[in-house]
Amino acid sequence: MDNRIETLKQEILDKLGQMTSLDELDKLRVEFLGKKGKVTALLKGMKDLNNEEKKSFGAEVNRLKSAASQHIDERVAELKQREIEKEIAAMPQFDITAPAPLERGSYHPITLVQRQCETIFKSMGFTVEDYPEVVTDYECFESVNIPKHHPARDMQDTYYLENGQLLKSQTSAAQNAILRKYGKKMAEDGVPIKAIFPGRCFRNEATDASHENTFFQMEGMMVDKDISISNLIFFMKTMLSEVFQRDVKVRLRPGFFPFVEPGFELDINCEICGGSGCSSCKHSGWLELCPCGMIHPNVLREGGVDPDKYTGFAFGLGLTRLAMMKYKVKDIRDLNSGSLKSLAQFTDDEA
Ligand code: FA5
Repeated sequence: MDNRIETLKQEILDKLGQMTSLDELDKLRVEFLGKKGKVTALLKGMKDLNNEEKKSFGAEVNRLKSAASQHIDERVAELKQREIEKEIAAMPQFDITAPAPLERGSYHPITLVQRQCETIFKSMGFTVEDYPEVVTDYECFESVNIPKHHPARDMQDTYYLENGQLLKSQTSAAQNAILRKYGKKMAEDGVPIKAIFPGRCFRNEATDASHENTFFQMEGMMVDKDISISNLIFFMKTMLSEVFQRDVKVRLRPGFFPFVEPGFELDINCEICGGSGCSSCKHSGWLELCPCGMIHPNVLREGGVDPDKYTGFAFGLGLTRLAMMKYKVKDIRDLNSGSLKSLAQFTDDEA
C-alpha cells in the first residue's frame, strides 16, 4: 500500500489532537478533504497507475476520506460539548432547595369581580359564555336593532379593521348568537335561556376617571315565557348584594338603548365618596353601572325567538366600574396601568 496514504492519515490524526476550536477544525477539513485538499490530491495522482492499482488505490483513498471525515466530526462534537459545558459552568448557580421568593403574583381586580359574578350567576342557573373580541357590524349593531345610520351608533364609536370587522364596543354583540344557540332548545324543551357573557370592550373615546378606551362588561340575558321587569330587578339586586356582601344603594332611571324596551340605567351610589360627589362620579354621587331592560321584540325575532310567546331581560354590567367601586379605585385608568404595586393590594381576595 502506498505509504502516502498512511502518512496523510497520521498527519490528520496528529493535527486533530492539536485542534482547540471549531474554526480550526473547519480549516483542517478544507486542508485535507476540500476540493484542493491533500486527500483529493492523492486521487489526482492515480492517472499513472494501471487499472488494477487504480482500483485498490482508489478504494484506500476513499477509506481514508471517510475515516478522516468521521474523526473530524467526532472532534467537532467533542469541542461543541466542551463549549456547552463551559457555558453551563459560567451560568449563575441556583439553589433549588432555597425557599420561593415572597413576592407572588396576584389576580387582577377585574378578574376577581368577574369570577365572583360568574359564581353568583352560575349558582342561579346561568351559563357562562365566551365570545370573540373582533366581530362584524351585524353582530355588534344590526342584530341588536341598530341599523346602519341609526343615531344610536354615535354613542359607541370603536376601532375598525381594514376588512370591515370591528373591536366590539359592547358585549351585546353576542346577544344574537346566544338567542340562536339556546332558542331552539327553549322552544322544544321549555328550557329558559339564562346566560351571562363577560368580555373586553373597546370604545374610541376620551378617557377620564370613569371612562377607559378598553374595559370589561358582563352581559346577561334571561328569556322565557312571562319574564318581567320584576325578574330583572331581582337578579340585579341579588348580584350587587352578593358582590358587596351588603345592601348597596342603587337607582333605576329610564334609559334608551335600541335593543331594549323599556330600557333603564342602573346607577350605583358612588362607593368612593359615599354619594357626596367626587371626580370618580363626576361630582354627581352616582355612577352608571348596569344599563338593562326588556329585550326588544326585534332582537328576539332576529335571533329566531318568537316575541309573541317569549319575553326576556338583558343587562350590560360595567365590570371595570364594578371593580372600581368594590375596591375603591378612584381612577379607572389605574386598573389598566399594569402597576404591580397597586394591583398587589388585592392579593388576599379569594377568586
Ligand atoms: C351598553 O354598552 C349596552 N350594551 C348595555 C345594555 C345591555 C343595555 C343590555 C341594555 C341591555 P353603555 O354604553 O351604557 O351600554 O355601557 C354599559 C356599561 O359599561 C356602563 O354603564 C359602564 O358601566 C360601562 N362602560 C361604558 N363605557 C365605558 C367606558 N368607556 N369605560 C368604562 N366603562 C364603561
